[in-house]
Formats: sequence, structure tokens, C-alpha cells
Amino acid sequence: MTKLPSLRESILQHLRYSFGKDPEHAILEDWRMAVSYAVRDRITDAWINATHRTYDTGAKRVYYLSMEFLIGRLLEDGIVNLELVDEARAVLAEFGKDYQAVLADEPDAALGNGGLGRLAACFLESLSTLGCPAHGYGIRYEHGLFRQSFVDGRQVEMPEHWLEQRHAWEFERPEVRYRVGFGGHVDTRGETVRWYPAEEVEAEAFDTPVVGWKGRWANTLRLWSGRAIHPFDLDRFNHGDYAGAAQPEALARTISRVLYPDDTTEQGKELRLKQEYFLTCAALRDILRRFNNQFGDLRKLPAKVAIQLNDTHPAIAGPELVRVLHDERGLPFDDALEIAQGCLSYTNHTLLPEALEAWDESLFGRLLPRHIQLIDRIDATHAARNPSRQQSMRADHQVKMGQLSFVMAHKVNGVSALHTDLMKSTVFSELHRLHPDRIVNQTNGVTPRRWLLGCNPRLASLITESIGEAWVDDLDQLTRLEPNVQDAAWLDRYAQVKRDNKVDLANWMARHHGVHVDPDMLFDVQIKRLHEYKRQHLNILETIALWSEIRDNPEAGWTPRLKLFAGKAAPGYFFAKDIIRLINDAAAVINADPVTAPYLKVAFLPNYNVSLAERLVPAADLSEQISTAGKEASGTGNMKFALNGAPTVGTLDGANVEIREHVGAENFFLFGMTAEEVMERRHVDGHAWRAIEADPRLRRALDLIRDGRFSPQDPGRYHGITGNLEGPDYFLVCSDFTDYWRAQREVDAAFADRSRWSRMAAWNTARSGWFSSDRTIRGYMADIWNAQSLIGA
Ligand code: 73E
Repeated sequence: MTKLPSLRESILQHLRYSFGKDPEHAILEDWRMAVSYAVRDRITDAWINATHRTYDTGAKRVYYLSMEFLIGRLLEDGIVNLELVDEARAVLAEFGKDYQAVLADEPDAALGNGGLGRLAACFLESLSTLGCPAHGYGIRYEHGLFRQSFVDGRQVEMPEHWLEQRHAWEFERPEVRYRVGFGGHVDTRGETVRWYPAEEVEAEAFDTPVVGWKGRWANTLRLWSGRAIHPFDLDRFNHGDYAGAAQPEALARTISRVLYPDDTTEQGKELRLKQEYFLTCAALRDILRRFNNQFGDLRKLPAKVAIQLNDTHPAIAGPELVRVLHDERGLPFDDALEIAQGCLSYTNHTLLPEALEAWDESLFGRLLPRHIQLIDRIDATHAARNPSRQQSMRADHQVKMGQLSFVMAHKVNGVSALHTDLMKSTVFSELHRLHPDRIVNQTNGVTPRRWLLGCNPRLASLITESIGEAWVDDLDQLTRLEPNVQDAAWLDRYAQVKRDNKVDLANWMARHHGVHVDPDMLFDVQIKRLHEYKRQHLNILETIALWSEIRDNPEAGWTPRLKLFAGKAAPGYFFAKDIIRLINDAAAVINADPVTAPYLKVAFLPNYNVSLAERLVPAADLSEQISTAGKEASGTGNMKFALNGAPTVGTLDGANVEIREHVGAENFFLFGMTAEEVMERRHVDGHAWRAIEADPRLRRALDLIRDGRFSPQDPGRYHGITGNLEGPDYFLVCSDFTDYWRAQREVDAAFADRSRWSRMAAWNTARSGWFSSDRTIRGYMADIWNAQSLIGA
């Protein structure tokens, strides 16, 4: 290995020889790229070493297949994990450049919608930190999640172009290309079956190294980009058809053009199914090529290859692997099935019926004619082996991807204890009865490198000073802070960290959004995708009720509060977009009220993404996790807040349940119905009306919205929302309102007692060690993948 020059030398060399600039003429982007290349060089050494070690030891590899990797910016991650923060800052300062400005120049890679994609990104980092040989496989979308702005309070979507700015992290692999076919026909001659696709595109690999803590190990994120096999039709060009000549390329590229802007709503779009097969087919070819080169004997596949399906989106991996092993490599069908099951496992992320993938069989059969035959054979085999089975993966003229994934996997996991229990008792109850050992729980986690060390350097320093730095990759060590939490002087320092973070955020909001807030207010934060089940409308109803109450009695000693919101709504989800507009309309009225101004402010920050979360989480006092119980599979934002010292106001849903167990009931503001109570309440006639009649505050808030108090020019604007809440109210906003109000007033009282609040906040930090994604990945390695760490091996 070549010895690298100092970081300073590396940066200056790249500035000069990679970008042709001297420090006097370099623009911000040149600096950002030069620093990124200097950091990347250091990561590359760890990366190549890791690859060698994996080959040399013949170790099992893990493959994480996901339609989403919400990785965000990578430069700070690299600098933090290689412990180069001080050095990088000093070099930049020497040349008059601001470290934060250089970091902020990087485009945010938004190749995901929300929690599912961000989880995949945290997992990659933990896999590297733990030294588990792994690859992430995904799609290199040209346009990630849309950019959100507000016009008259309404969400407006604009395309996102992360690849238009220079990007430092990818290595193009033009030599790694596979053909992916669609449509066509199946030719059967006795036992020999061949699929002849009608259309083919090529998948080309782009690799991004993902480095772990202290640079001990690095794995690969391999993203596929679509291209035409014959990009340019010279014949058409020579006949004057210039547009037609470029058509093959344009068609092939649409496959990796855009990320579907869905989160827990599934659109039955042909392009989406094509994307899913495109990712899966290319990934499996790549996995088998690597396996063949090193091991050869296909019967060893389950011993050397673990393939994790991130939800059902890559579920076609089951039949595709059987197809390759049986049709192409000639293994008997039963053997192919057994080998595939030995490799595959499946993570379920949601129980919402509208998000469970099911494809129309005619579309599926047209696009993947051989796969639908194999699915029928897999289904028939499963039925024959389990005579009491009732539910098929082929019902209502649809292909049910959840059933398929379950049957093709040797392990199926949920993402929190509650969610895993509900999987067993609801959607997968029959399959669980037939295969009682298959479902396991792996509660989600977040990487402490990005979500504490990187985003909250003040708190990280205080912790390291108090208990040493071992917590960074052994987060359970945070319990060693418990004696400090009893110490008033230490608690003051903890409170000062939070206060400094809030000042930073307040300054940033004033500068970038013209929102002026007092950093001594309680920062009450709800940031996540907009969805009825997440109940941002419960939060704004309580805000409106609070506003009315303060106006009635301004002298009652209110705890000053800033209600902060951020999040995107799927472009076609009109109800969710109305909620955004309502929050913005209410904010305009409330923020203009001089009577309530000292006590209440509301802000909805646009374009929520990973980088904005990194700003908001360290500055939050209170974490809003208020979904209808039974609906949020886990949540991971809830963990980031607890870790950074923001107690939760929340329901017994998803991982909230486990957060409350860890931080203690006295440091968590619980409210609302349990998942069981929710299921019962739905059947109570007129549940919403009963709740409204019983609570005049709720009545008044709904009246204000319905009568146009926040939309005077258009009084009927929110009748869709009020009509829903007063009518079906499927997500039980009204039924949980009164208890939510009560919990919020407890929050007010607790926050007014500053030392009590600091203790609660610090206790949340000290008890959040369990929510590290390192713990989660260790669980997958032991219980699902049977994979080993190669660090120190
Ligand atoms: O509760 C979250 C969970 O924390 C869940 O809603 C989310 O996954 C997170 C990580 O486990 C999720 N996203 C999707 N389903 N569940 C989804 C569905 C369709 C398209 C895109 C994402």
C-alpha cells in the first residue's frame, strides 16, 4: 500500500491535479471536491483491504437489496469516521474556508423516501463498523426524492438533480454490466424451459465505498444505472430521424430515472415493477458471478451468501433465483427452491394494507412470463407440503408479494417488538402457524456516528469527556453517564449543550427562513413523512386549541413553545397535502397574534431531508411520536431524538414501546389508546362524535378550522379534513385528543422546572444505547445471516 501524504498535502494535490486550481482561484465546490477526494483516498485503502480479507478468509457475504438508500451527505460521515474533523477544519481555516460551508456544499443524496431508506443507510454504516463483509444493492436514480417548497402554504414539488453537481464518491464500473430482460415468451421442451425476453436493457454498476468507525473496514454500496444495449440507432439517424435515433437510450434510462415518491402507499405502476426486477436481476447476477469465481459449487450458496430483502420491493429475487438455478444452471426444481430459501430472508416494514404489494397478474405475466409460472409452482409446492394452508400467493387475480417473500425466506423479521407480534397475529397469522420458527424480531436502530457524534458534536464531547470515547461503537456504555445525571453541575453543562444547539438552530432559521424564535422556548418537533396515521393533524389541532386557550387567559403562566414541523407528502396524497397547508395557514394566523406571541409560535420548514434532520434533532426539546397505535411499524426518528436528549410525547406504538421501557416511564410522556383499544374503538358507533362532544377544546378547534378562521378568503378549504375527523376518523384523532392535551400540559409543567427537565433529557441519552444500529446488525448477523465479523480475524 502506498503511503498517503498528509491530509493538507492531499487536499492541495487534488485541488491542483484533479481540478486544475490553485487555492487562490478555487471556488467552494473545488474545495469540497478536493477535501472529498482526499478523504476518499483514505477510505479506498480500507476498502480494498476489506475486499482482500473477505476473499482470503472465504467468509460469508451479506447482500442487502433495497429500492432505497437514503444516505444523505457523505463527506462529514467520512471525516468523522476517520477522525479527521480537527485536521480538516484547520486546513480549511488556513485557506480562509469555513468547514461547515464546505460540508453544506455537498448535494444530499435523497435516494429514498423516509425511514425504510434511512434504515438501509444506517445498516450499511454499521455493517462496516462491525466488519461484516457486505454489499448494498440499489438503483442509481437520476432524480431522488422531489424538492419541496411552499406556495401560499401549499406543497409544490420540484425535481431533484443531485447528479448535476459534482459528486465525489462514486466509482463507475463500466466493466460490470448485465442484461435485464422483460416480456417475450417462454419456450418449454420437456424439463427444459427457456425464457426469451422481448426487450432488454443493460444495468451498469456504480460503486460507493461505505467506511465504518475508525476506518477499520469499508463495504460497497453498488447502485445500478439503466442504459441501452445499442444506445444509438445509426440507421434511423442516417434517414433523418434524429429523435428516433436516440430513443433506445432514452427508453432504457427511464428505468433508473426517478425514485417513486411513495412511502407506505403503493402505486401499481408498470415502471415500478420494472425497476424492482431491474435491481434484483442485476444484483443476483452479480452475486452469482462473485460466488462462482470463488466457490463454484452452487449447493454451497446458503453457506456463503445471505440475501436480505428490504421489504417486498425486491421479492422477485425468490423466483428469479429459482429460475437461474433451475432453468439456466439445470438444478432440480426442489433443490433450487431449497437453496434459494437458504439464502433469502425478508424484512417487513409495514402492516398498512394499502402498502402491502400486490401486482395485477396480467401486468406481472406480461412483464415476467417465466416468473409467474415459477410463482405458481412455488405456491403449489408450498400448498402440497402444508395441506391445511388456505391463503395462496395468487388470489384476486393478483400476485401477493408478502406471501411470496414469506414462503421464499428462511427468516422473516419485523422491526420492533410490537410490530413483530402484530405480524404474527394479523397479516401473517396463517403462515406463522405453519412456520412458527420463521418470524423473528430485530428492533431498528440508528448509527451513533452520524446521529450523535457527527450531528451533535457538543453533546458528543461532553459524553467523551465524562466516560471516554468507547461509547461511539459500544453505545451501551452510555449507561455509565447515570451517576452524572445525579450531579447538578454536570446537568447544567448538559443543559448548556442543548441551549447552544437551540441558539444555532434559531440563528439558522432566522437567516434561511426569516423565522424568528426565542431559544428559551420549548422546541417541540414533529419531523417525518406526512401521513394520516402519523397524525400531524392531531398535533395542529392541539396547537389551535392551545392558541385559543392562551387567548382566553394570557396571564395563566403558559410555558412558551415553538411547534416545529417538517416533512413531505406523496404528490398524489391530497389529504396529506391539505394537512401541510392547514399547518402553514394556522402558523400565519397564530404567529401574527400579538396576544399569544410570547407563548406560541408555529413553523413548518420546507424540504425536509437527512441534512435538515441533522440540524433539528440536536436542538429538539420534545419528540412528537403520536401515530395511531398499531400503525407505525417502528420509527427511527424517535430513537434519534431520545439519544440526543429530547423526551418523547407518544403513543404505545412501534419502537416507542421499547424506548419507554429503556428510558423509564417517568421520562416519557405517554398518552392514547393501545393497539388493542384502537381495534375495539373502531367498532364503536360515532366514536369521533362522542369524543368531540366530551371535549369543548376539541370542539372549538374543529369549529375554527371549519369556519375558515385560518382560510378567510376560502372558508371551505378544510372541509375535507374536518368532515373526515367528525365522520369516519379512521386514525382516531378525536378519540386520542383529550389524552394528548393532558400529556402536553404535563410537558409544560415538566419543562417549567428546568432542572427536572434536564434530568429527564439526560436520562434519555444515558438509556438509549440499545437503539444503536450496531446492536440491530449484530442481531441480524446472529439470528438471520449466520455471518461473522472479520475485524481482528
Ligand atoms: O415505521 C417505519 C419504520 O421505522 C415504517 O413506516 C417504514 O420503515 C421504517 C424502517 O423500518 C416503512 N416504509 C415503507 N414501509 N414501511 C415503505 C413502503 C412503500 C414504499 C416505500 C417505503
